[in-house]
Amino acid sequence: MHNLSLELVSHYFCPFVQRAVILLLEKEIPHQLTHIDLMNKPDWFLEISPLGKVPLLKVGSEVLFESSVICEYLDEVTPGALHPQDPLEKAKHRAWIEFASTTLVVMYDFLNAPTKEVFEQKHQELMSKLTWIERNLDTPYFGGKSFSLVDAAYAPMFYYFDALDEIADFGLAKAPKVNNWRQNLRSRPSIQRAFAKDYAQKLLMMLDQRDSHLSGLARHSKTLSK
Ligand SMILES: N[C@@H](CCC(=O)N[C@@H](CS)C(=O)NCC(=O)O)C(=O)O
Repeated sequence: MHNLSLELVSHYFCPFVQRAVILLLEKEIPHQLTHIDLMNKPDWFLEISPLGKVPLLKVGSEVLFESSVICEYLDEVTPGALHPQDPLEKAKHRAWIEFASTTLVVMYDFLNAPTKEVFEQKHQELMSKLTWIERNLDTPYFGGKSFSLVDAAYAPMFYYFDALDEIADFGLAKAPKVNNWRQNLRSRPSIQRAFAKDYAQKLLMMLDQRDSHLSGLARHSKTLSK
């Protein structure tokens, strides 16, 4: 086990940050969390963040960026590998982590789509991504019996799905294997600790404040439920 001081520079609603938080909790790695305001990035952050994005992991005086790299590092310096040993399996897991990142970007565009047209296009793209995941998913976890880095990479997406489910049925629970996996991840202790009970509700409030097609739908659904 390493004995370096670890500080994760974070934003609570960033799904990429939450991957690293899950890893830190899953492996019970002592760390410090520092939240920053992404609308008003502090100078010290801009000086050390090559892309101006969170998460960053400060390891002593070194800085790591990119969530998948941070998660692999945290996995490698602690016992109990969450990546397969076999090179081909490991490469496949890395590929599906990359796919998770692409899916999160599509989800972000869906959440923030300014018009109905863009919203519908992004919805279709998101559903197509879920179909790919459904076809390549094992159970109870992505790679089968054991929890892996792939699971940590996708788990944050499902909290966004919880928030979306409150607005309307977007068909996100249609894929049976994805649905089952979503429930399994929800009951993992590290994931429960990474996301407060009201995380989805807070996401909903945040989405509501935006000027997007989705926030219009959210306001409409609230009016209907009154
Ligand atoms: N590929 C990056 C993506 C990280 C990312 O997009 N972070 C967002 C927040 S969720 C960010 O910091 N955005 C600030 C900006 O782009 O100005 C990773 O996996 O770490």
